[in-house]
Amino acid sequence: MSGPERSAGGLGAIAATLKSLARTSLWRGGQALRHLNRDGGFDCPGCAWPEPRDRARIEFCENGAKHVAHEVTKRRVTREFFAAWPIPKLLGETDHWLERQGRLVEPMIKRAGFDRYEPLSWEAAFRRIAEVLRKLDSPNQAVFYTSGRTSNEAAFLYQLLARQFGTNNLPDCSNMCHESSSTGLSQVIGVGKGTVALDDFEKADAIFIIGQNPGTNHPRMFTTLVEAKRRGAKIVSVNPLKESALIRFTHPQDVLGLLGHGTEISDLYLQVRVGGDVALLKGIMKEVLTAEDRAPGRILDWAFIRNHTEGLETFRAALDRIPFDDLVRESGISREDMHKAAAIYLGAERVIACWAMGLTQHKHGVANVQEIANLLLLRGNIGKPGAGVCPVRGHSNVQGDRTMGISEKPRPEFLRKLGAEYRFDPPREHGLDTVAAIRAMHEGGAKVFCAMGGNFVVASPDTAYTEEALRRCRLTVGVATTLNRTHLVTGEEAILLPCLGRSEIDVQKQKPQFVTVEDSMSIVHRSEGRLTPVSAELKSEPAIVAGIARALFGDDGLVPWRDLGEDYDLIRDAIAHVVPGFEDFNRRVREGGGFRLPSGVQRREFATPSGKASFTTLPLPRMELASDEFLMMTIRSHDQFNTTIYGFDDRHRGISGNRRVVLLHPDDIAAEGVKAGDLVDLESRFGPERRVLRGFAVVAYDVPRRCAATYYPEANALVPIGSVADGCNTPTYKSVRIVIRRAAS
Ligand SMILES: Nc1nc2c(c(=O)[nH]1)N[C@H]1C(S)=C(S)[C@@H](COP(=O)(O)OP(=O)(O)OC[C@H]3O[C@@H](n4cnc5c(=O)[nH]c(N)nc54)[C@H](O)[C@@H]3O)O[C@H]1N2
Ligand SMILES: Nc1nc2c(c(=O)[nH]1)N[C@H]1C(S)=C(S)[C@@H](COP(=O)(O)OP(=O)(O)OC[C@H]3O[C@@H](n4cnc5c(=O)[nH]c(N)nc54)[C@H](O)[C@@H]3O)O[C@H]1N2
Ligand SMILES: [Mo]
Repeated sequence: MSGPERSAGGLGAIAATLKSLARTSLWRGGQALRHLNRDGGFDCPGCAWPEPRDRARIEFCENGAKHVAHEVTKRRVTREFFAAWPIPKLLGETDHWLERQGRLVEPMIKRAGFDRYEPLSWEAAFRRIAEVLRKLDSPNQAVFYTSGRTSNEAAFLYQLLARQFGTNNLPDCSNMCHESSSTGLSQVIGVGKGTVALDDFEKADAIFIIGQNPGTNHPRMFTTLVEAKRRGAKIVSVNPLKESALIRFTHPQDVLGLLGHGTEISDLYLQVRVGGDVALLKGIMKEVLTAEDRAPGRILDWAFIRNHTEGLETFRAALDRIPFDDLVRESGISREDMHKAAAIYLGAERVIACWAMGLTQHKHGVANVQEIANLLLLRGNIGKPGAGVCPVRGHSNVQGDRTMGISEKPRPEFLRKLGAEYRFDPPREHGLDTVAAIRAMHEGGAKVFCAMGGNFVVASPDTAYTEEALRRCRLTVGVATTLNRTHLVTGEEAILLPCLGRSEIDVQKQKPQFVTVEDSMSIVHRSEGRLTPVSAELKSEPAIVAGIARALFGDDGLVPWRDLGEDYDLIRDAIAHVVPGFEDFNRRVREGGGFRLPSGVQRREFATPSGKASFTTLPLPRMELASDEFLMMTIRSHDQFNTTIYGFDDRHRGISGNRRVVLLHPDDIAAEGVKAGDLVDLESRFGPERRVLRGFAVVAYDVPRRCAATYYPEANALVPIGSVADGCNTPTYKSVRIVIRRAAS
């Protein structure tokens, strides 16, 4: 362990990029990078940060290179592999090992009573899935999960398949990710998405980065942040960990010019307690309101507040009643630092707030998001250039999937238009989200689980409970590029359908196809694979959905499934009819870098019942920890993409070689009577429930007292299925109450 880096990025990033490419075929890897995020190329399968308009610039990062390298590997998981590896034996291997076996290349089935996958034809696979689905007592016994890499075209077809079948059971990774943002923002501004674009960052005077580690998870964001800093914008970071990239960042593309120096990023770094953001934001807002009291009428944006908002009086009265001492205690941030943050906020005409999982995966995730909105509304920082909310999305098309109707709670207007397009009556009753789907499978209410990408078992909370849920299914189906644990925790029967990756050429009926994605800033653009697929047997995600649908509904039904699977222009035509903002989709998406979906928020038209944005009056959450308890967050290392572990080097944090670690404050380590390097057991507490994981190495780290950090997914077994965010069911991956015990040796 070498301790946190002094400047993130730089030469270390370049070295790591070359290393990950060297693991693939260098030529194939190089070809892939040539087309990454370029006009006519494919969208990076990493994060959802937008590409700059000037595509001439090289736009990829070290971690983007790793994601691509993982996909373009030459290793293949063949039928001989599956013959040699019964499922119980595969389950004994690590997630890291499973993913390293390479790409799935042909459809496979595990039949009831067997313990191995064996090959079957595509047609037989589609027929079998249709047979099992048809035998269900109700369409609501099927669950259709989506991970966020799925293209708009595939997502649109997939939700259509589920709805034509008769269910809204469309849980997605968003249920575990930015659901708190979507829920919180919809209530406040009438839309569950961010309101800024890249050019707003060029105008912002201050940027708040709260509960996000962009140095690892959104590295391309630093192109934007470094430019903002050089222009004089102020940056405030709020995070229990001192993430090194947020302190100082060296852009890999600047390395030769600025060797070793880098740009100082944060003007103020607030090391909040885990789960302490509501308290901190309230403290900052109290300081803002104090300033207004001193100079009445001159601090708040009264014209905006009067014309475009409601609820300020109630909000203000409630905040007045909360003493500063409570806010300092709950947040772990001094009043002086709250004052400094307020001063930066007040010194800026235009403010953007960015956030990610550090805010959403808490019991108070929705409240966290709404307090950010409150702060911005006070000075009219929503719906003007250079200002607004920026929930930074995770998966590269998670936002687009929602726009395409992947949602267990579809809007009635969407269903009406979908029904009109295909002359059918889509189900209206809300479906199951991720946590509800796990419970339904566990309790026998759902019997078929179909996953469009992702690694459900490993990404979900409460590993043992979720595994049992899948094992109780009649059939589990996975559409995937690489092998993962979810494919091995099977229902009675299981089918694996290998698909093309982003980087690969997709030809249907001799015609090359492209797909589209929507980034975090609502820009819709093309993505077109350029590499020869690793196997001629692979099908595209749209073709797979169409294949299942044809087996299920036949060709003479309501939806022209065969045509849709063979010509994505036809899918886009349907999207243009059904989804607002996609008019003339096929033409517009072929022009330049794509188009931005319109939002009334930019004109301060809020799609709320009153037409106004609302201040939300929220109580102060109290985190009452027993004297032996810690509040644990689960975080990503620099060497993974969600459940796919690339390696064991969390370079920016200086932690390497082991991912079964628990980060604790040095004084807490001493108080627990252990030493750095010792192995401990972690026990989570949720009411009377107890869950235990053994053998985590203690790492001394600069984290607030009584807070702890472990890696996702190693610690997922500790996250109780019942512990979810108020109002939206997001698992509380970042506030798990635990106790630490010396490992029984
Ligand atoms: N390389 C790479 N890129 C990725 C991913 C990946 O795994 N690898 N995953 C993608 C996905 S799906 C997503 S959603 C995003 C995730 O991107 P992030 O949200 O940046 O990822 P996390 O590591 O989950 O943690 C976020 C940060 O929240 C902080 N945090 C935890 N609890 C709190 C809290 O209570 N308050 C505050 N203020 N901060 C807190 C943690 O210290 C950490 O720095 O990244 C996307 N991009
Ligand atoms: N403890 C804890 N748990 C968490 C989180 C956390 O912070 N802490 N974060 C949550 C978040 S934010 C998210 S988004 C979820 C992620 O949950 P998921 O999206 O379900 O998981 P991923 O690990 O992203 O999925 C990886 C798999 O996707 C498949 N795949 C990759 N590319 C493609 C493709 O192009 N097509 C298809 N069909 N398949 C492909 C590969 O087989 C790979 O194994 O995890 C959640 N779980
Ligand atoms: Mo995510």
